[in-house]
Amino acid sequence: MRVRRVTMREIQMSLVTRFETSFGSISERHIVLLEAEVDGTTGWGEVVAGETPFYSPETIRTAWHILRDFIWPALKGKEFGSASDVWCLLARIRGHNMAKAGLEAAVWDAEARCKGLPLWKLIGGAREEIPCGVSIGIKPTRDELAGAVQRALSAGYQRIKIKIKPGWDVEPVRRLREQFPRIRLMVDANSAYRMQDWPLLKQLEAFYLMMIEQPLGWDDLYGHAELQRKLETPICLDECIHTEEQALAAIELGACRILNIKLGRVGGYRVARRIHDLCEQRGIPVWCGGMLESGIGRAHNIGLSTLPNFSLPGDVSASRRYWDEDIIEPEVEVTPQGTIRVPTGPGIGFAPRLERIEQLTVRKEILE
Ligand code: SMG
Ligand code: MG
Repeated sequence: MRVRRVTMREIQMSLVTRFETSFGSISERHIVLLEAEVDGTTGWGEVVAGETPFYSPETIRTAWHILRDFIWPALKGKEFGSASDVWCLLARIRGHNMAKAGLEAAVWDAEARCKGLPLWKLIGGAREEIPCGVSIGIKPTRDELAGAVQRALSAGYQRIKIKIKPGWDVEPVRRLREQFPRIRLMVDANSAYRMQDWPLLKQLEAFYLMMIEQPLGWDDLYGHAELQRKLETPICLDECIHTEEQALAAIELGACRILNIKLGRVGGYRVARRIHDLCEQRGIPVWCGGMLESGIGRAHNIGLSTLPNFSLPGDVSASRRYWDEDIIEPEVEVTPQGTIRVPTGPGIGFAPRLERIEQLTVRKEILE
């Protein structure tokens, strides 16, 4: 295989509703899409970096720069056997996992299309339907939060995750537990707490949460290990895990009992699968995280979620939760049972709507 050409596009899309986390609030997304021509086939990938370096150090602009000035030169003209080799060709470039993952994913899509296989089968997926959860942002009031949770439950979602931050934690969770005593509920702090806040996090244990996601610093494995020893509730790591080695360290240290895997954060399918396998061997369940993706990234998340150890509902939800109109055909839909049926067509199994993508494009560059 050889990547002949890559078209980078930055598209701009408005979210249906503003999404607020402990690190900020967003209503407009800028997303980098990659269209890779691999031999005679086209594959699509999405760079999940945000507009700001508040979730991770990467942003859409750093990704653009690294893709154009380092990733493309490292790949250009290179012959390789499978998409799984892309990671090795990029090994000299440290970090920038989201930029790498976007291109790697596009090559996987192309390889699967070329072989006439669904991508999820090519990566070893084993599920025809995936369980879905939702992530609900911080709301102005507890009533609005309860309303959002009720709507998500009515739509069928199997588990509810709410975002928390200091000042928006114990009381909103208490309120939800009063109204919804039996739902599968979890919280995500996006690194908003410090070790000394542990008594407050301990109070959350009264509400039998499925897990607490990333309470402490984005690079603080040691702190999470110390915190996990104080808590009965499983800690799930997100921001902390960028490599297979970090996943191993987290497991060995006892820093988490569950892992959120995101393709972008770990640099693509190759590493995501290795982390998945490691967790499976160690009895750590995993689930697929979300980055407010467009349909392209969402389609890849569906594929990844078919691997056997993705046993918990992920943040993989319907297109319409985020967009009035998505950029793929058909849109991603969630069944009343809170699942997504995995597509059976080749590659990611959804068709990019080129005309709409062109309309939304604010920047474009062709690498060849
Ligand atoms: O795509 O449904 C989605 C969003 C899921 O909460 C979500 N993602 O920390 O897990 C997380 C956040 C990161 C993105 S917040 C802009
Ligand atoms: Mg998270």
